[in-house]
Parts: sequence; C-alpha cells; structure tokens
Amino acid sequence: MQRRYFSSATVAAVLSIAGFQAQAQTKWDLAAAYPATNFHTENLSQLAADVDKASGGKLKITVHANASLFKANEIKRAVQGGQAPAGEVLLANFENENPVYGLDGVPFLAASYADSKRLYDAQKPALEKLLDRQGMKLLFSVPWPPQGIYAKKEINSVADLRGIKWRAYSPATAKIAELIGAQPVTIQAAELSQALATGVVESYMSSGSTGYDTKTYESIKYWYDTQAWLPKKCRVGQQKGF
Ligand code: PCA
Repeated sequence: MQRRYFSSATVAAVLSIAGFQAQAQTKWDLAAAYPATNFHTENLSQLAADVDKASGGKLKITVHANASLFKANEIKRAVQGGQAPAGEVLLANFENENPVYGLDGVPFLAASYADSKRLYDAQKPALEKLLDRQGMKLLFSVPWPPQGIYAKKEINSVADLRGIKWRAYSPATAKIAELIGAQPVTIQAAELSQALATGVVESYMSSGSTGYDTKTYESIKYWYDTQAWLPKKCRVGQQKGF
C-alpha cells in the first residue's frame, strides 16, 4: 500500500486545478528538472501517487524527471504558457523577473532550515499573488539543502577563485562569479556531470544533494560547507480549471 504523504489540502488543490470531474479521466505531465532518485523528484512521485489514490485513479500525473520534458529554466514558462499542466520551478532562477523570486537565493539571509521556513512564511503571500498574476497556482515548496562551494583546488582566500570556471545556475550565482573574478558558465544540473568531466566547470555552489547526483566527487576534491542559502523548489500548476 502506498503511504499517504501529502496534506489533503495539497492534493485537493491539485484536483481543483485539474478541474477534476468524477466521470472524466485526466492526465497531467509534470515537468521536473532533477534525476528520478533526487529527493525532490521522489516527492513529486509521492504526490502523483497520493493524487491517484485521492481521485480514484481519475487524475494520472506523469513525472518527467531530469529535464526530459523541458530544461530546468524553461519549466516556468512552459507551465505559464500552457505547454505543461504542472512543473517544478527553482524560484531563484527568476530573480530578474521579480525580486520576490530571488529572495531565497540571497547569501546568508536565511541559512538554516528554520530561517528558510520563516522566510518562506514571510514571502508566501507575495509569491502566491505573483504566481497568480502569471496564471499559476503554488502547490508546495521544498528547500534544497544549504549551499556550499565545490572547488577543484584548495581555497584559502577569494583570490584562489580568480579566473576559475564557475558554474552558475541563477542570477545570484552568476553575480557571485562576477564579484570573485571567476568565469561564469551557466549550466543546469542535468548537464553538470558532463561539464565537470570535460573541464567546462571547475567550481560551483550548490547542495551536497546535487554534488551527489552529479558525481562531483569524481572530478572535484574540495567542498566548503558554507551553508550560504537554501533555494526553494516550488511546484506550480496552471490556474486553468479554477
Ligand atoms: N541544486 C540545484 C539548485 C540548488 C541545489 O542545491 C542546482 O545546483 O542546480
């Protein structure tokens, strides 16, 4: 038997977005950006199982892992534009659209799970309004683990990072590259393993989780647990059906 994991409010929100009708069967494609074994993707599979159960098998959600449907930074636009009924969005990627999206990518503003939750509670009303204006409904949100620095060589001062090929996944991580004099390379997680193996990336900031997913330990030996911020993944669905 499948363990029930998501709150009934989240499951009800999904059913409501789907404009769920007891007689019709509905299928949703959910665009996800990380590997199937990543905990964010496992959460999404659990959501799909909970919704399947709560709808008596009438709403089927297929989770497309590892950016197989849309690239990580294209998922928001796909949900907004109606190409995908639902998807996961890394808020900090969209800082240039609105500073509300960038809040949890600000280094050391909220650097623990407790502070991250406090920031989320403060941010949520504005976030929901903003997503609503863009035609989306916030379903739930989960932080990535705290962000640290991976580096090919030992870092004793900022000068050690000068000129290094620095992978950026968001405007804030690109800004850090600029401030430390590194060479920014924008690469999403799904392409990171290859970029590390081919030397396109020599250093980056992310979580232990992404380091593990991308086998960063095979090419990079230094990890600095700076616990700088905890960027949130939000699951959004289209407003359609409300
Ligand atoms: N992993 C994602 C975003 C933050 C994280 O921990 C990534 O590196 O793309």
